[in-house]
Amino acid sequence: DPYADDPVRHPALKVNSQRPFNAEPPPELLTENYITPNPIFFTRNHLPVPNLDPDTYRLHIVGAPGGQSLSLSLDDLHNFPKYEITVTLQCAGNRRSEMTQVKEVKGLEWRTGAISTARWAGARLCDVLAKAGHQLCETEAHVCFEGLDSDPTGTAYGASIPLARAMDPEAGVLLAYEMNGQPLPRDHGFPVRVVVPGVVGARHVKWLGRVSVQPEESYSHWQRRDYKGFSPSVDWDTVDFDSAPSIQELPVQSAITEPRDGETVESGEVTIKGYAWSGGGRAVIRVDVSLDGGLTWQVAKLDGEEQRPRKAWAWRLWQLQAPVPAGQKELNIVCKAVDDGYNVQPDTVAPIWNLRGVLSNAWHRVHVFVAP
Ligand code: MTE
Ligand code: MO
Repeated sequence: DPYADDPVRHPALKVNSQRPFNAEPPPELLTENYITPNPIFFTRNHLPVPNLDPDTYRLHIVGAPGGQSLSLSLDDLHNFPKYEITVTLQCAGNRRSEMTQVKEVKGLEWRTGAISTARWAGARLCDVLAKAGHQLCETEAHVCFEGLDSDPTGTAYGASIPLARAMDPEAGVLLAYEMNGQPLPRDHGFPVRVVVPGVVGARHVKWLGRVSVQPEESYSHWQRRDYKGFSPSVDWDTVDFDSAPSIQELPVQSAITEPRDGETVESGEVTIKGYAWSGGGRAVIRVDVSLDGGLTWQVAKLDGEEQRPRKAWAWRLWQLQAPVPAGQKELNIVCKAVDDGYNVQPDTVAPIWNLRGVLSNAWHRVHVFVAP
């Protein structure tokens, strides 16, 4: 069993798959803290978790022509200036289970919890690439990452991001060795992972082994044959993965974490809580909440840290206390967020349905009963 050596996990996690391990925190725990505690941070593994020795660990950076290749120990990485940044990570498949309700899709049945937020610390990728002789170039280039996790044929997890993002000091791309002040937990990439603020989780390669700069995107399955969006009309017979770009920045997203669907709430007043986030550093400027299925709306209060324009890498938690209209027996609670590009979430799932069940960001709806 290649999974026999996987780490022990927190019992509160809702497991979507045991081997490889995929799990999300229950919604009410997810928004209890702005920073998600490490033990309940959602976990998305495609392969067994490698057990890496921090003393012999080396990160291989392929050098630029005329530059030098680097073989960096953990100590070497610690010798680069240390940066710390709060970043929300979301899987492209977050809320896939709502797409399944429209029509079957291929993928894990994530509910609203394939998203979490941590303070990550490490060396800046741009500093390490510069040391290996890399510079921004006019022609298209990509930074390819390879993990040290691999399948029985020896194929490693891999992904890439455009060089321009990697070299931009303002983009905050990290080779992270700390998560919330602790060494990375094994499930989250010990000893080193990439953190790409504002970009889909799939590019945040864990157990990082190798970094190279290439004229083309990573040839990894997960870059080229997965994590892409398609029209609702495309099926597995007609899909052409080369025709769509790989997902990088994600669209605006929000979800209700309290109350839960099917719950009974007190009459009088109801407290509604949730999260909102957008990709590419776009700040959430507003969350609208409806108690009547979207006929009328109220603006929620945004909690947590104020966000810098174009560098809003982390989510906002939000809440709304609202009177329950007298005589109501049930409520159809809905939320939708707006980002600083005035991008909004689509109202229903069907028009954004896609065969892989990614990019699921329709208005989130929760139906509750009101106690008599
Ligand atoms: N990196 C490696 N090496 N192997 C993986 O399976 N999964 C990716 C990404 N990095 C993965 C990986 C995906 S799809 C996501 S959503 C994030 O890691 C999840 O990170 P987390 O498990 O720390 O939440
Ligand atoms: Mo993912």
